[in-house]
Amino acid sequence: MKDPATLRILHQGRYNAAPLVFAAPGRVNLIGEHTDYAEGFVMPAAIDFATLAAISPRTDGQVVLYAENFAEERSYPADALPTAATGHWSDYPLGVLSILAGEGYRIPPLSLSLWGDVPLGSGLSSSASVEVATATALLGLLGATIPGPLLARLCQRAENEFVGANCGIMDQFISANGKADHALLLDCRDLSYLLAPIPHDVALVIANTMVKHSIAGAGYTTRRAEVEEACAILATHRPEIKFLRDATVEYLDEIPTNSLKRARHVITENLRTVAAADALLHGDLAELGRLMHQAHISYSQDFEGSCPEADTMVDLAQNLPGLIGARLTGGGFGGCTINLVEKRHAAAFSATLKQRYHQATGIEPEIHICHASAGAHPIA
Ligand code: GAF
Repeated sequence: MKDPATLRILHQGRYNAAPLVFAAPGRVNLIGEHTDYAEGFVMPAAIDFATLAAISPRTDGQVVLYAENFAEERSYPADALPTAATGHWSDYPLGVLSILAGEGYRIPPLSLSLWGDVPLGSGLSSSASVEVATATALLGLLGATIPGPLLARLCQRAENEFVGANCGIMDQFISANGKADHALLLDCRDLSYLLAPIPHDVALVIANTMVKHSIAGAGYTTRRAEVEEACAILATHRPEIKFLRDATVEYLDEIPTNSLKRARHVITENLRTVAAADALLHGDLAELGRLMHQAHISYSQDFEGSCPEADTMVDLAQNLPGLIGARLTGGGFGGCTINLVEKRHAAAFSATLKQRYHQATGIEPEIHICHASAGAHPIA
C-alpha cells in the first residue's frame, strides 16, 4: 500500500466517511541497547517504515478497529471498551485508548483503519508505531495535542500496563519525536534529547536476520530482570544507585553473580552512546563506527543478547567497502542489524551481504536501505 491515499480511499469505502490520516514510524537504534529502562542513553532514528492510521467519527456508539494487514475488524461499545489484553493485534490500539481514557480523554465512537509496513517481529518497533499512530489519530480526531515526550510515555504505558510487555521508553519516544535525516540522543532519565544530523552521504542499511525477535519473549524479560538484580545488589551498599545509570564500572566487583556482565554492558553502553552522539555531531564517522562495533561485542559477549545469525551478519559486513559500523539493533535475540554505510556503496554492500549471509546460514535475509525519517505526523 505505502501510499496514504490508498488507506484514505479504503477507509472511506468501508466507513463512508472522509478520514483524517496520520503516520507514525518504526525505528532503528544506532547505539544504546537495554539502557533505556536503566535510565541511561539511547540513540535511535525513525525509519521510513511506518504505521498509517485513518480515523473518522461514528454515530452508532461503536469503536471500530480495522487492520488492513490482517484484513480483520473488531467492534466495541465506546462506553465499554475492553479493559484487558487478549493476545490479539487489537491490544495495541485498545491499550492506547485505555491509557488515554484513564488520563481523562474522551473516547468518542470512531472508526480507525490501520495499515503498516514495519516488518513484524524484526526488532524495528512495529508495536510502538501502532501505539503512536493510534494516539496521534485519536488526538487528531479530538482536536487535542500532547507534547511528544508525554505522548511517548503514555504509549509506553499502554504497552507495559495493557499489552503486558515490559519495554522501556525508547521505541515510542523516537516514533513520536524523530526528525528526518537525524538521529536522536535521548536521556531516558529526564527525556531531554538532542538531534544529531546524519550526513547525506551515509545510508542506514538494515539487515534482517529473519530470526524472530519479541520483547514479550523470555530473552528480553530475563535480561531486564538481571539488569534490575545487578542494580539492587549495588544499591544495598550504595543507596544513591537507583538505576544502573548511576553506577560506574569501578563498582562492578561488588556484584558476585552473572549480573555483573549484564551490568558491565549497560554501564559501558551508556558511555559509548554519549560518545557516539558526540562523534556524529562532529562528523567523526570512524569513531562512531568503532563505538558501534564495541557495542555489538558488548551486547553479544557481556549481555549475551545476540544470536549466532546476528553475530554472523555483523561479521560478514566487516570488510565490505563502505562500512562505517555494524551492530545488532533493538531488543535482541534476533531481528536486524544496523549498518551505517557510505551511500555510494550501499547498493553493492546490501547485495553482497545478502549473498554472503545466505551462503553462511542458508537463510534468505531481507535487506533495506532506509532513511532517517520524521516522527508521527498528520498526512494532508
Ligand atoms: C526493545 C524495547 F522496547 C526498548 O524499550 C529497549 O529496551 C530495546 O528493546 C533494547 O534497547 O526495543
